[in-house]
Amino acid sequence: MELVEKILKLKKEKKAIILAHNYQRSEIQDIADYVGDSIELSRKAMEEKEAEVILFSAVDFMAESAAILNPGKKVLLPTLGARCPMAQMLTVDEIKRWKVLYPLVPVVLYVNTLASAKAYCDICCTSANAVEVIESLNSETILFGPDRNLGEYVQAKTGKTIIPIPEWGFCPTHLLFQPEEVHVLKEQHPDAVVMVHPECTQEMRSIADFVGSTSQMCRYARESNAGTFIVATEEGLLHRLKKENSEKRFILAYKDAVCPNMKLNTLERLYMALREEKYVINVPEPIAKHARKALEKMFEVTAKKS
Ligand code: CIZ
Ligand code: SF4
Repeated sequence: MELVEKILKLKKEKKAIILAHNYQRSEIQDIADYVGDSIELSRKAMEEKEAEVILFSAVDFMAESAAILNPGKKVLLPTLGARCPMAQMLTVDEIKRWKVLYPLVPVVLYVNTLASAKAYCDICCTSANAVEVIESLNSETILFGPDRNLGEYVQAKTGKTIIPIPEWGFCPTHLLFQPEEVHVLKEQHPDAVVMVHPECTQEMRSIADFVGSTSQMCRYARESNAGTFIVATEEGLLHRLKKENSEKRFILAYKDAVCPNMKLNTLERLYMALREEKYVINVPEPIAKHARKALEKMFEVTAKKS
């Protein structure tokens, strides 16, 4: 039996669903029940009442969020070492240090944080709703982390003062993008639309036609009349973009923009994860309780506006 068939057979037997992040390998995206950003996937898991096991093909903090939001289900991460380096950049001690310095200032954390950090914030945000979340707060100053680039983007959009915690948090993959490649690509494809993720630098955001999260890029590409897109985010998203828009052309703005942690998951590891029911992601309830509150507050803000 082919590996894919084996995975699908086990999935049925175990009443599992396979959720794959937009940055996963194309062969994983192709067998997933849903492909999306981290919060879209966690919400999908919440809607799947019948599912007993959630195989979450992504990195650690995303599986943690799924576990926090789906307490009755078994959440499996196929590779234990698939860790987002940016999420590791913000420790609880660092948050506490900033809270002492600014006791009255709300703490907003990007979902790219560990559950232990989320437990110490007032509200979470994603790259898709960061502006909306910050605008909803009754404070002109915000402690924001761990992505300094997303923080700068939100500051420019909202006019509020964003204090980055830690001072230099960043995504190593999105930092790979620089304007030089985009300028050369634009000379070759003058009508191309440039889509940039807010985790990229200000230099990249300033030459973008559209700045947005992966889910927002998918929507933008679908609705746009343009035929060619230069894309500045992790290469995995291009598989989805091409699949959903077969008549349009997508070019990665830097050809080696790969997140090594996202790529740790393979079909072999998905198979073993389902077979052995590993690696189970558990968030201790005292932490989960606070982190859940911060995620639910984010959902309340986004629900009010839409
Ligand atoms: O929240 C996510 O899924 C991330 C990290 C990226 C994005 O823009 O969707
Ligand atoms: Fe973390 Fe960047 Fe990889 Fe996303 S692309 S998981 S932010 S290192």
